[in-house]
Amino acid sequence: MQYHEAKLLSSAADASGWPDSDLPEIMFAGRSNAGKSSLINLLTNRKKLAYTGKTPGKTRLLNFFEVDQRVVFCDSPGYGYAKGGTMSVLSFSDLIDPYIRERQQLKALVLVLDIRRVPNDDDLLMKNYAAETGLRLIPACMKADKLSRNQMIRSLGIIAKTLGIPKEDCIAVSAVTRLGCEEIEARLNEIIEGS
Ligand SMILES: Nc1nc2c(ncn2[C@@H]2O[C@H](COP(=O)(O)OP(=O)(O)OP(=O)(O)O)[C@@H](O)[C@H]2O)c(=O)[nH]1
Ligand SMILES: [Mg+2]
Repeated sequence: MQYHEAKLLSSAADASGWPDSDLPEIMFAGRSNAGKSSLINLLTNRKKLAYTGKTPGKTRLLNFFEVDQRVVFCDSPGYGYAKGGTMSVLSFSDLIDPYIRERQQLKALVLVLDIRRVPNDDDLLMKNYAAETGLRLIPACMKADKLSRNQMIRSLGIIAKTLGIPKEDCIAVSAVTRLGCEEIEARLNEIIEGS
């Protein structure tokens, strides 16, 4: 399906800003600049729903988008961004951790990765966190358009191995060519319909 009816519900600095909604929620998390906001725009078919940019740290709060009155996407700040040395810690412990722990309707974590980079400790932490809290994991390997097909296949192998997950679970995605968009939609639909 094509997502299109999408609107910002709220931007939250803490639990008081989480939206008053019962819809299933999907969180998009990953390192700064990996392409979290771009992926939300891709899935919703909107160019500027979620704010994107070349400088890391574009997303500062948890931003909740209701899509087709059916699901809520939560965009989060990159956990690797450390302006002043504190952003990374702050965004995880103050914003992301309480949300993952306490939000009942949160069903899945889309782990947004840059396909050209080996996942780091923060990515592993997020992946393990998803497993511990019973969240489904969808690893989205963005910027696939920047690699040749062979490089892409090799990178997916490295990413899967580093995360300790099957290679078939990792999806190569491009916000430019829309590669992988349907596969992500299919996995999201399965989760939304099963919730
Ligand atoms: N070529 C290409 N560029 C991409 C892709 N996805 C994202 N980008 C670019 O990467 C940069 C960062 O994208 P964002 O979507 O803002 O990344 P983010 O993870 O939301 O970043 P923060 O909110 O700062 O943590 C932007 O310049 C995007 O245009 C992709 O699939 N292909
Ligand atoms: Mg962003």
